[in-house]
Amino acid sequence: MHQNILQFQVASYRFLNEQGQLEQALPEWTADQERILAAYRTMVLIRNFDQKAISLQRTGQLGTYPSVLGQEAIGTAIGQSMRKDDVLAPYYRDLAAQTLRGVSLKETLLYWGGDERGSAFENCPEDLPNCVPIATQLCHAAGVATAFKVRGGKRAVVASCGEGATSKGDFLESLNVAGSWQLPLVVVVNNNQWAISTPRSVQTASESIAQKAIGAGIQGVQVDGNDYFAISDAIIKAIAKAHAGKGATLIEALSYRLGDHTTADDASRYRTQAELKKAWSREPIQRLRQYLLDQGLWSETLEQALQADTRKRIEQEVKAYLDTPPQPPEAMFDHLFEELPEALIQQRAELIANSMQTGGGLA
Ligand SMILES: Cc1ncc(C[n+]2csc(CCOP(=O)(O)OP(=O)(O)O)c2C)c(N)n1
Repeated sequence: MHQNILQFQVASYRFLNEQGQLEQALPEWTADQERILAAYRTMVLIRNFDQKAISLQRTGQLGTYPSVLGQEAIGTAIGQSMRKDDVLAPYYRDLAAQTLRGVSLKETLLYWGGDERGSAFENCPEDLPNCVPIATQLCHAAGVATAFKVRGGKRAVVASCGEGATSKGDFLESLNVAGSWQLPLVVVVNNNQWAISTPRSVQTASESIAQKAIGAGIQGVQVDGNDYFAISDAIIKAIAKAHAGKGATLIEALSYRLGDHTTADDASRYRTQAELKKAWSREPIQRLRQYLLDQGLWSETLEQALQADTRKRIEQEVKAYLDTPPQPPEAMFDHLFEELPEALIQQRAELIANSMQTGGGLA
């Protein structure tokens, strides 16, 4: 005879439907109307900046850039919900979160323009830099969360990744240690349905990403990541839990990558127009705008003023970026180690000697 010893459930929820109408009563924190309006303004800023960054790349003024089009609610919810002394361990699609944490758009442009000074965040120096190697930031985040736990403070770490990253050992190892040591860690998975050309359907046989938390003994929840209220609610609860010393949470935020993977990709080669069109009808900004309009909190006049303000702010930041003098070639050795190893000291010296011979440029 055998018996089932355990059963699990994974919650999934949203408040706003695809038309921006409420499906259930909003949680208490939404009484703060300024927070909701600020979220909307951030999402619009990020969408306009995203478009500008792609134009800069197309005209040779920026390196490869990963668009966040369609996923603005997730980063906005992360950025708004964290306390200043928490730590963000972002991946490369966390523009909204980073901007709200205090990373300037100029710093963001410097980073994607290949300038390491773009990772030396003036306003949030303890946040980790952008992480491009898939899922490695989750191990770093678990490490920082361990330090917070050992110190006995009340700080939390929020880390994010795409659903493709959840197939990596780093993800599972981080969740495992977070469960084992009850770490103050929140992992937000931006499930945007595609990992470059790999669709969600073949990424994993797991019915949800949220259930991957179960094996680690931590709570996992799935929310509609295009519903600003749902993703914020999940993150607020998870951070409060981490601050209270009650351990880690995995949040799967369902969304869709409306743009190419990066400017080096052409998504039309592997997905259909029909799928894209359907995804556009679910995107987060129009949903929140509809809600605000229905509540009498938004208007066409406010929208026009916001569009004009964000464009002006973006132009100023782009100018500041383009006006930043480039660093000398040997700057590539900076920001790597506190003290350079011998081999790199030699290479740095050779580079300087070589660039002097060639009149300042690289041979
Ligand atoms: C360790 C590592 N392996 C491979 C890559 C190449 N790569 C860049 S993005 C990407 C897909 C990531 O997809 P996902 O985690 O779903 O995030 P998304 O880009 O969709 O937001 C891969 C494989 C990488 N950057 N790092």
